Amino acid sequence: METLAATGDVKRKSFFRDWILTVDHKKIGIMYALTSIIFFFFGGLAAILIRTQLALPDTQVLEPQQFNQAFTVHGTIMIFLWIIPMLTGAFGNYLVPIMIGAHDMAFPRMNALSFWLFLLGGLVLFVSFFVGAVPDVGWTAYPPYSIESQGAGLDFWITSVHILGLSSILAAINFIVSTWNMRTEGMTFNRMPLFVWANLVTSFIQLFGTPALAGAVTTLLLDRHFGTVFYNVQAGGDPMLYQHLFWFYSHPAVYVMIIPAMGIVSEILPVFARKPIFGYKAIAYSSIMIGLLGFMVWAHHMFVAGMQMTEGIPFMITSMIIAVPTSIKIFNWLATLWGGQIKYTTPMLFVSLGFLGLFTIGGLSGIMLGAVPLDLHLHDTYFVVAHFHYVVFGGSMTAIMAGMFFWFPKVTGRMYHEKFGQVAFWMYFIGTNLTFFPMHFIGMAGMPRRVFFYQPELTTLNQVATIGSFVIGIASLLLIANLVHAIFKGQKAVQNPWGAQTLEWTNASSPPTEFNFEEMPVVTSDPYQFGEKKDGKTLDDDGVTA
Ligand code: HEM
Ligand SMILES: [Cu+2]
Repeated sequence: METLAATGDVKRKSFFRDWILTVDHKKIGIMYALTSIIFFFFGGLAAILIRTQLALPDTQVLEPQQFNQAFTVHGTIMIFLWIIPMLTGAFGNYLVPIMIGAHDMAFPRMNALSFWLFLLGGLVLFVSFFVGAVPDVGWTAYPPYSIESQGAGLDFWITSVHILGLSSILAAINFIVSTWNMRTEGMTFNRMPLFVWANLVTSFIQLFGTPALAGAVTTLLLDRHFGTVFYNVQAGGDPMLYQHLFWFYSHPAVYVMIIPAMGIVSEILPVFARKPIFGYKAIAYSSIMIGLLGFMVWAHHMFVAGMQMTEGIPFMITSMIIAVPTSIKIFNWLATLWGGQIKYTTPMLFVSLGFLGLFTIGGLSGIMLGAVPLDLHLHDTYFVVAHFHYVVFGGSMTAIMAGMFFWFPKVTGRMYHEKFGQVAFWMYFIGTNLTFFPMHFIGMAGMPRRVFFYQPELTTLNQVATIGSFVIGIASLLLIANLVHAIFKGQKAVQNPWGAQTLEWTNASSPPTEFNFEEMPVVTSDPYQFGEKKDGKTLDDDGVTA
């Protein structure tokens, strides 16, 4: 087995060739992870600024304009530069090839190109900070504001989104072809790890959805600088067209942010419940249903945008239906936990209490918002902010945290500190509820989102939220500190510390060697046979036959 010290030596000799020119999916995955974690801290900083401003009903910590910039930058970074690249770029790249028993992706050079485009897209957004024109019209960039917005800030935003979209499309093609063609002997579709299933469906969503976003922002650019009138009402244009194009991408994009997260949950739950996953096929295929239905609900974001009820009702119905495949997953996970020998390690806390507990709250408020009569009242209030933070923070983020801890020993060859991980989990969990639960009430009381002052009666609830955001901030720092510390000081990890059964644990060292496997693995079952007998013997705790 290659030791960390040995690989470290090689890295020092030729950092440039080893990392900058690399086409190894594992290194590309690591670069995605590090880059998006750095972006995440900038997005988090913007969030803290927003909440600091909102700690009192009428302070001026930020100028009104700066407040607009803070929430625009926050939303853009968190979605395009953190959640999506972390789930697909980092976890997808690192895990998919190993999980299907391949040496690498189908197109390794294109894979590297995706990463560098991602970095470029992120940097282009950051350039706008230095040209004195930070984008300030929200991550949605609705016209007419986005057409009237002065300075080059929004043009950088458009360019950035374009480049990031290109990166996503290339990555999606790569994942689809790799999953289709690179599976090792015996790795049939119905034996693929559920994370691979999730990543496959996500890639199709990106492939079909992203072009609509490209169309939306391109027409915006044309309207801004080249005299077209797509969105100019006086000249016969229609701003609604932008919203349709934008949400035709962006509702499916919320599934890009959640389906891979669900994939991570499906990997971790059975390992720490020591039970076979309940309903493998139901979990795998419900992702397909979510992917398809996800393209049929987009106008639920536009109920108040001058839409006829005859248009609104069908979208309300599809929004209700999409809760079905999601619930199928939730119930199958609960059935997996039922009667299991559950070990509450840090990753398990994040997926069980974290994901299952918090994401479900967000899914339920989503159904509420999908109902036209309720949405007419709640649209653009803090209730919406509560909803999507329960899904992205309580869902996508908890899964990312779980995944980072779960695969940390595999990627680095080191163990993190378990107790500190658990303490940080509880801070994260409490902080998330403190921050976002009151927002349901703040929203129902009528406080609009994206406004930088509010009625004094709402001070207490807002202050609870602000305190919560600081708790989350500290928890995030602790979580990262734990991992950074472990990279240098952590105990050496064995090949399979959790006794998991996917190929990266059973057939690859920690960390894996350059081409992942010494011998190509041959697969005979799905990787969730916990507690089952193998050759007449029960699998013991470490996943090896006793
Ligand atoms: C599964 C993961 C989900 C994620 C990541 C997610 C994310 C989001 C985000 C980011 C927004 C705010 C968009 C904006 O900036 O205007 C939002 C709004 C909304 N979501 Fe979700 N959502 C999810 C699930 C659902 C589900 C399952 C439903 C319905 C069944 C739903 C219904 C809505 C509605 C109706 C709005 C618009 C509310 C309004 O603006 O009035 N969401 N969601
Ligand atoms: Cu939506």
